Amino acid sequence: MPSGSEQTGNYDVVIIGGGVSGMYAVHHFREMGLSVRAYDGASDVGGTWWYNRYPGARVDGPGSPYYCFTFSDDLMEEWDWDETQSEGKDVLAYLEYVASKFDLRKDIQFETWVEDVEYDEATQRWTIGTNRGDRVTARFVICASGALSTQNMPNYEGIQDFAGEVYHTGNWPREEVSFEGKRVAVMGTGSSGIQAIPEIAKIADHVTVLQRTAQFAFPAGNRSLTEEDRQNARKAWEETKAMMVAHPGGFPHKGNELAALDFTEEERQAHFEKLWKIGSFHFFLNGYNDVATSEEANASMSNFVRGKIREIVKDPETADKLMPDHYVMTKRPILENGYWHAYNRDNVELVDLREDGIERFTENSVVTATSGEHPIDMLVLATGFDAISGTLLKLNPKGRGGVSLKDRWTERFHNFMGMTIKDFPNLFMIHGPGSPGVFYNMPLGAERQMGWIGEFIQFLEKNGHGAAEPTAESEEAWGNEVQGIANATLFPKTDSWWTGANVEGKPRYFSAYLGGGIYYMRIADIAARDYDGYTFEPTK
Ligand code: N01
Repeated sequence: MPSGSEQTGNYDVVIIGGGVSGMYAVHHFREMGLSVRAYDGASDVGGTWWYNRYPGARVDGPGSPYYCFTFSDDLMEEWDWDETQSEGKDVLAYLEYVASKFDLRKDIQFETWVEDVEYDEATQRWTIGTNRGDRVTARFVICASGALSTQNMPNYEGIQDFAGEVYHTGNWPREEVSFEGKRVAVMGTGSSGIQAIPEIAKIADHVTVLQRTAQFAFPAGNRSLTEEDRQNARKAWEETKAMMVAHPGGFPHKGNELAALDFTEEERQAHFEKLWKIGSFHFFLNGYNDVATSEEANASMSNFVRGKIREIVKDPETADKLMPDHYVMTKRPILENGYWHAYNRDNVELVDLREDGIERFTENSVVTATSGEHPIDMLVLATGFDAISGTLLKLNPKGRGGVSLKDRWTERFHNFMGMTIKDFPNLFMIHGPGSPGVFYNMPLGAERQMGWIGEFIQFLEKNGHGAAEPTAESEEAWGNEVQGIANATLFPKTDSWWTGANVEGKPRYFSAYLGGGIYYMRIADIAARDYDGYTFEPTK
C-alpha cells in the first residue's frame, strides 16, 4: 500500500488528479473548511509536467512568470523563474515547491488510480474506488484529470514486434533516456514532437521524422530572465493579474485591435516579420484579430510562415514536405526552438507519411511505401492524446440510475458550462469539453473554475440542496452556444485533436468554448441568476 493510503473514509470532496488543477483544488476546498482527498497515479504532484519529461519540453505559451498560480502573492515573491519559456523540469520544481509550501501532499494519495466513481441516489454521495483497494465516499467529485493525459497510441502493422526502445512523449520515463549512438524515429510533429526533435537530433546518430501533417511553428523567443526582469514582474504583479483576468486568453496582454483586412499585404508581411523576430505567442496576441475568422487574413499569415520555412530549410525537397496546407492557428499553434534548423543537419531525415506511408514495423525498422526500410533502434511516439474527453471517459463515472458517462457521451460530450453533466449530480470537470480549457491560461482557468465551484457548493449548503445537476435544456443550449462560437471561425474546418479527428471513432466536432474570457462572464451570470439551468434536490 502506498504511504498515505487509508482504504476507507468519508470526505466532502474527492479530487481526481494531482496536477496543476488538482493541487489547486486541494488548497481551495481545504481553505473553505471542507475535508478533501485527492488521488493521482504518479508518484508526486505535477500532472502533465510529471509525465511529459521528454527532451525539449517547456512552456510554449506566453510563458513564465504568467503560467503559474495567482492565488498566492507569496509565490510570485518567492519563486525565481529563469527563462521566459521555462523548461518542464523547472515548472515541475515550481509545482513541488507549491505542494510543500501549502502542505498539499498530505491530502493527495499518489501511485493510486481511481477506477470506479459511482453515485448513490439514496445517500446523495459518490463512492470512489481505487486500484489500491480504497473505497471512500464524497459529496462532491472534482475531475481534475487533465485535458491531455490519455496517450494516443498508433496502431501500425507489426508495431508490437519492434524490439527496440519505445517511448511516448506523454509518459516519458523518470530515468534518463540515452540517444547516444542510436537511430531514432520520431512519429508526430505536434507541439511535443517539434520540441523533442531538435534536442534528440543533437545527440542521436540519426533521426527519422515520421510526419503525417506538416505544421506551422513559430520561434519560441525564449530568453533568460534577469533579476531586474523578475523584480519588475513582482512590482507589476497586481496590475498583471488584473490584465490576465481581463484578457480573452488569460494572459497579461491588451486585447488585440488590429484587423489584417485593414492593412495592405505589404504592411501585413512587415508586421509579421517584426513578430517573428520577437517570437513566442506574439503572433496571436499582437498579430491580427481576424486570422481565425477571415480566409484572406489567414492566408496572409500562413504564406508568411511558409516563406520562413523555405528561407530556413536549405534542402528545397525537404522544405516542400514541410509546407503546411491547413489554416494557420486551426491546429494548436506551436512554438519551436530550433525545429526548422534541425532539418539542415545531416543526421535528420523527413518522411512525409502522406506520400510515403508506413507499411509496417519490423523488429528493428520502420518500412514505408516508397523509401522502404529505415533501420531504427528507438521509436519516440509524439502522437498526442485522446484529448479533453478521453480521460473522463476512461474514468467513466456512473451517475443516477447507474447511467455511465460512456452511455451519455456517444455522439456529443453533453454538459453545461464545461463543468457539470445531467445525471451526474455534484460532479465537476475542470477544463472539460465545453469549457475554454486549452484555449485559456490553464492554471488561471483552473483557479477560476474552482472559485466558481466553491461558490456553488456554498450556495447548495446555504439552501439545503443535497444534489444539483443541469437540465437537458441547459446542456443543449450550452452545446449550441459552443458550436455557434466555433462555427463562426475557421477552427472546425481543420482536422485536429480539438475536433477529435486524431482518434479513430471519436465524435468529430469542436468541443472547446472559444469565447475566452466571455466564458467567465457567462458562468458568473448563471451564478448571479441563482444557478439558472440547474435542478436541485433537497438534502436527504
Ligand atoms: O500532440 P498532437 P502533442 N501516425 O496531437 C501525429 C500541448 N502541449 O503531444 O496532425 C502518424 O498535437 C499527429 O498527426 P496529425 C499542446 O496543447 C503543450 O504534440 O493528427 N502520425 C501529430 O503530428 C498540444 O497541442 C506543451 O495528422 C500520427 C502528432 O502525432 C497538445 O499538448 C508541449 C499518428 C500529435 O500531435 C498535444 O501536443 C507539448 C499516427 N497514427 C504539448 N497519430 C507545452 O510545452 C498521431 N500522429 C505547454
